[in-house]
Amino acid sequence: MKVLEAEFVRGFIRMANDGWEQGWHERNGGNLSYRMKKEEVASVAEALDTNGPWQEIGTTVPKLAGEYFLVTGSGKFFRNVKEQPEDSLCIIQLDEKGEKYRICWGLTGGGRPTSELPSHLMNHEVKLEVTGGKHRVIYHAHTTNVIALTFVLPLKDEVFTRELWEMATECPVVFPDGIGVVGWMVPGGRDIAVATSQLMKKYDVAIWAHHGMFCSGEDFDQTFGLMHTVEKSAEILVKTRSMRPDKLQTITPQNFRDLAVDFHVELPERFLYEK
Ligand code: 2HA
Ligand code: ZN
Repeated sequence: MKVLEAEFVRGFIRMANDGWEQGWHERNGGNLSYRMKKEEVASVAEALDTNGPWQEIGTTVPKLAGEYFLVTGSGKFFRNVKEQPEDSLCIIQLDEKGEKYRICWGLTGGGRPTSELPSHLMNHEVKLEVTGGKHRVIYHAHTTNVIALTFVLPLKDEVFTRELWEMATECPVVFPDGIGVVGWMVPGGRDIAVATSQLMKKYDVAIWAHHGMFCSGEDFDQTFGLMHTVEKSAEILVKTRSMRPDKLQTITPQNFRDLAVDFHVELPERFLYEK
């Protein structure tokens, strides 16, 4: 099968374009990666070139040895993914030690996989383990309202989780484990990848202060929906704080406990502190 005819590739392109339309991907901002299923690799095998040179990932991900990923390209624009997918995206294969990758398809105009490849792969490695292989999608976006909040809220998991839970009743049901926050760090390297992947052991969402968000999920719908829900909640918080600094009423800790019972989710008590 041609790569562009495969359903997972069409889903990837649709998600990238949805993110562009949300306004989360100015210029070359953001990146997306998908860990391919064995049968998906087999379905496009004839279109893959497995003779390219091995290149350093910049970190080690031994549990992902031999895996194939569809990823956005470094410096490529989400705006172009739908019109020029062969140039904007690539399929990479990892070596048997999880130290190197090679490009098997895509990037027809040249280039490399996303500059955030270390973060994507370290997050994939953690999620492969903690979800028993269910999670396949890692998504990084420059979500405007979440970024704005990193200038005015304390950079604490408990604060971001609680404030964003309070902004929409569905939030604790969509991300019951909460949200992790990484203080400002230089992007693109191993240090920020390690910090983010530590948070991904507990959470499906990690915020990078003054930069954006990472989300992890099973498929494109779940992962896009998670990013969308968190960012919409942040938008409501920005709006309420713009109208007045305090809240006249909100969802209380006891309301959350009641919700948890009816919706069969566990909400950690550390997020339900008294203010
Ligand atoms: O430009 O988003 O974090 C791509 C990025 C880097
Ligand atoms: Zn970024």
